[in-house]
Amino acid sequence: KLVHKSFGERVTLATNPAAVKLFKLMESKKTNLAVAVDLVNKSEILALAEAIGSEICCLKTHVDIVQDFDQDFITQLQSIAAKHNFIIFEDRKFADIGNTVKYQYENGVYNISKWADAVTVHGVAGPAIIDGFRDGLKQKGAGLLILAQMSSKGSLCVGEYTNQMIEMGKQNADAVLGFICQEKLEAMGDNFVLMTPGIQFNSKGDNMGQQYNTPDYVIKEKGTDVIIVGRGIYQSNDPKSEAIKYRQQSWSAYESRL
Ligand code: 6AU
Repeated sequence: KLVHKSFGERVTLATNPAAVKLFKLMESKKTNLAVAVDLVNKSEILALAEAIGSEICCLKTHVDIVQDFDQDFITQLQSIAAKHNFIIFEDRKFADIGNTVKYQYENGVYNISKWADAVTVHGVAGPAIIDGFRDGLKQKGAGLLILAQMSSKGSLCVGEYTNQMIEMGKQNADAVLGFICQEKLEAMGDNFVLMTPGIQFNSKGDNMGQQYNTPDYVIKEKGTDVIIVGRGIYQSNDPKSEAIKYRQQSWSAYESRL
């Protein structure tokens, strides 16, 4: 049985600045809900961020699906994040060699390193990928989220691969905010934030391999820290009140395990 420390206690264990910031934020705002805003129009994304900002610790973007992306989108999103006190994480799933991810992170139209507090990374190319992020991360005080497991059917991020991803995180704890995973494994320790996608109350999955669990199950039974909810919130008729429901269940699951 896992013994859980509070987010407040884990602030002092974390070494990555974004992990410190997120643990503090969750402790003070009393929310471990992250929302995946997979919408394709700037105005829709900003309106949703404004509507649910008070309920969340993180807002997750897929910036490359935004049809009318521009710098103003980032400026506005950042001001909503500051107003409601949440962090922004770009789910880019970088996966190339260090030299290439450095270009992808710091350049191009999206300029991700300038605004994202966290980005997702597949460690399939090996630990040197992290060297491509170091300069950019330092400038912003940002962190990496390593994909240790996935929610989708038939995922290959399992077993020894998962163990290697945990090891990669531990060897680079200065740069790593945490893991995207489906369960807490002992080796993950207490200094990383564990985030779990594939969460929905009223569905078991979609027709493209996604698999869903409830907030209660992953936070209480599986011991992860943050739920990432996409369609369960942004496709609902009333995203704000739905966000409140997810927030309440995942926060009380967190409190019950302490
Ligand atoms: O709740 P959904 O199914 O509408 O959205 C889930 C979100 C999507 C995925 O790109 C992402 O979570 N995701 C990830 C992440 C966060 O990296 C990993 C994974 O294993 N499964 C998953 O769905 O934006």
